[in-house]
Amino acid sequence: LGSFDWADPLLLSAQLSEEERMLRDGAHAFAQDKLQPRVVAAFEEERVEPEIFKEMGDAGLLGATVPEEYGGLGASYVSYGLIAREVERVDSGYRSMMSVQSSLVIYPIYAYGTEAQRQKYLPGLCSGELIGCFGLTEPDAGSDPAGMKTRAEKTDKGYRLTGSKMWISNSPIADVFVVWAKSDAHGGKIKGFVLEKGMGGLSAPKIGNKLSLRASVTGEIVMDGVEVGEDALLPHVEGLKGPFGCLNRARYGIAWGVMGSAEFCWHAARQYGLDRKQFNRPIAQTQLFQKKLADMQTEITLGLQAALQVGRLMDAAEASPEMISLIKRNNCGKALDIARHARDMHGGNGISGEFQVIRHMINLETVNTYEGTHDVHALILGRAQTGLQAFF
Ligand code: TGC
Ligand code: FAD
Repeated sequence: LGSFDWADPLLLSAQLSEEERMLRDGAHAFAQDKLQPRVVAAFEEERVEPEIFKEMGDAGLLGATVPEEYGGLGASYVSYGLIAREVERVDSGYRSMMSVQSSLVIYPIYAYGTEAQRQKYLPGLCSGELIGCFGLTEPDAGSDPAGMKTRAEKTDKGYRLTGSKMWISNSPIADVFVVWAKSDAHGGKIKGFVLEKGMGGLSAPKIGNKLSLRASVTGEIVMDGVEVGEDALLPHVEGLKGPFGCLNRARYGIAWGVMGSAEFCWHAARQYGLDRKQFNRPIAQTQLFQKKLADMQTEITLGLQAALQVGRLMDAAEASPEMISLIKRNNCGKALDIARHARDMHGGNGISGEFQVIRHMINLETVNTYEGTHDVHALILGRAQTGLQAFF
């Protein structure tokens, strides 16, 4: 029989290719060297650091799955997931910055854009010189994006966009805005548009007083009759399947990412339990503490195996949206539960920013909500197994 590695119980590492392990190790080194030293202060001060995009770009972490000719690495979706896991091991906000750029901005321009749009935007987005954001959610349309009010009216030269988007990651610092609007010229169907900072009528005020995901900036997108040319339209997709095609990829990455966050909390709780003595013995030598560690180890191991399986299916073009809902929902919920337990296992120190578990816990509240809430993904899975939609 083989030996047991407590930190990699089912030998995930051995299931990766040489290239995937190399990318994982590169992302790990980047995240620990460049991101970990600044995250505690950035979160506390709610400070956004736009230069992180350039640093991520230099490290090859942006648009990794896009072909090299556009600035990507042509890497597998498993590699993309491994990158998300390493970045989120430090902070969900940094992973958010990375995954919005990669899955929600680079991907739609690559998949739905013209060759001219690809050439214009992708190299700068992959290098991090350009920062992107993705506007789907509106003040009155969150879980139900079909209820969006943003409109694109046809003009002589192109389109005029009017509406507002809410809770948009990166928007206050974005150069490139992928926004979704109902287009009169397309029978009221949802179409994607690429807007640029500085366009008349376009603004992106920051949302303040955010107590979660504080190292990542979030804002609105206000479009007050923004005039764009025909070249701003993403021509190759129509309807909700446009934004959902992007969300499939981002949700998949989140399923990996939150396992990184959970692993941080698990390892921190284990170490704390070994170091901290009460009643003349390490608290890790109590049955209750060990049960919690065993639960964390089990859920993370199963969550990572599931993410790997879906990643392999994505690379074979065989993954379904429901599979992605299953792992996004499960892994976010489990990570949040693990972070809450890790906070508790640190006692009073657990509420200190210095020990970091409460930062992960607070961040995971957002991650459990965005990209489809925990309950919305339950309804997607409920519909898939009963044939009955229970959204309305
Ligand atoms: P429904 O009738 O189910 O579908 C409408 C059309 O869309 C197609 N579709 C999909 N296509 C590809 N992938 C998917 N996952 C798809 N889901 C649906 C579907 O085939 C249909 O196409 P067609 O051609 O027949 O018209 O739509 P519905 O209106 O009933 O939707 C219900 C529901 C709940 C499934 C959906 O609206 C939903 O998932 N809501 C959650 C919204 C959401 O996830 N928002 C995310 C905003 S972006 C974000 O949070 C970024 S944070 C990132 C960060 O900072 O890291
Ligand atoms: P609601 O849809 O109003 O949901 C509120 C509650 O009602 C939830 O518990 C939900 O599960 C429940 N609920 C809703 N409908 C049903 C139903 N039919 N049955 C049962 N329960 C239901 N969006 C973007 O477009 N781009 C971004 O970059 C982006 N970044 C974000 C960053 C942050 C920090 C946050 C917090 C959000 C971000 N979002 C972004 C928005 C995010 O996707 C939405 O918040 C999310 O989809 C939920 O929408 P909502 O907030 O309107 O909540």
